[in-house]
Amino acid sequence: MTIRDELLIHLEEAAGNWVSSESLGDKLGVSRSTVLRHISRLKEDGYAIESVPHKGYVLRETFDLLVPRRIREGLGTKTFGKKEIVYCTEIDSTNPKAKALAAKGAPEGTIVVSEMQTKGRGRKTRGWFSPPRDGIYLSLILRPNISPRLAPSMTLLTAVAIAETLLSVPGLEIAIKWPNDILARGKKLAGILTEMSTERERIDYIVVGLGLNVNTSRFPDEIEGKATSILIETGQRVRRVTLAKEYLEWHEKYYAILKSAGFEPIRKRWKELANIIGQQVTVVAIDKEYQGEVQDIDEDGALILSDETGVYHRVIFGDVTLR
Ligand code: BT5
Repeated sequence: MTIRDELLIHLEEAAGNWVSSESLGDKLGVSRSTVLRHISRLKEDGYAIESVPHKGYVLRETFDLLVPRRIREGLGTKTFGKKEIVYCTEIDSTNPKAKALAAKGAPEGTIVVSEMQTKGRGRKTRGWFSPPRDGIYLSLILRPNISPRLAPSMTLLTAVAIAETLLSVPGLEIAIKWPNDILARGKKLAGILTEMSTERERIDYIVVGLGLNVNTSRFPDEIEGKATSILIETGQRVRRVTLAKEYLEWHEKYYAILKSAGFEPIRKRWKELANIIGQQVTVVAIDKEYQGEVQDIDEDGALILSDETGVYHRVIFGDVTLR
């Protein structure tokens, strides 16, 4: 953890009480001037820190940071979020950080969460817009004992968990879009980036990265027309930490279902939440483009299409647009 991140965690833990620069410096093992420097940068970055000579500092905005203490408070899971929580005020991307931890042996349930990302990633070489304290940018480490062939089903499982979480937000109309989007009234509200490492035909680890637009009020021009947030959809600000916890609970629940009953119940729920069966779509896959009617999602999470000549196609990875 960086000094800046530790500093913010100490201020948040003080729960609205004043903390002196001496005690912060002592806790972190740094000089007062280093504390001062980091505090002014945090202030510049929009953290509501007040300072008064002889009293020290207080963080006013304690209510909705994604600090580990807040995520753990009342979290109803067994492992997800119960192992290490790596918290960052700023990171390039949470997924590579989680992958590095997983490669060093971090257990299932470890999460990396950041208040913002400077190089948030989508699939392939795409980016993910990750403005400070507006969204949830979270990567979860999983170590499922399944064949790499079944990895796409982990993205679908995650999509179901996110959709279940969002169903509790009043006024949101959501649908899952194959394979990794959650849409609200046709615009993208959340995306999933699943990455895995395999060893001898088994999965060593999977990192599932969730990007969810919560209180984002506007988007860059390139995505303005196709991205949305809970705030834009409902006019209400929602506590990110509550959503993050609900997401971890739903994800763990469905992960347990996968282990005990296989993918079938998840596939069934996915189909209820996706509303895509029977739609005419274009799918841009890695090697080619397909057009046709969506027939089903198979037992591995692949999309099954029939084209106009009646030929069936099975697509594992791609981008779908409705025709
Ligand atoms: C995704 O890719 O949807 C995966 C997004 C995963 C983001 C999380 S955040 C935590 C973790 N750490 C990361 O660095 N990533 C993960 P894809 O289907 O390829 O969609 C990317 C496209 O969505 C972009 O090319 C834009 O068009 C659009 N986009 C970018 N930022 C967006 C946003 N905040 N909301 C909605 N759409 C966005």
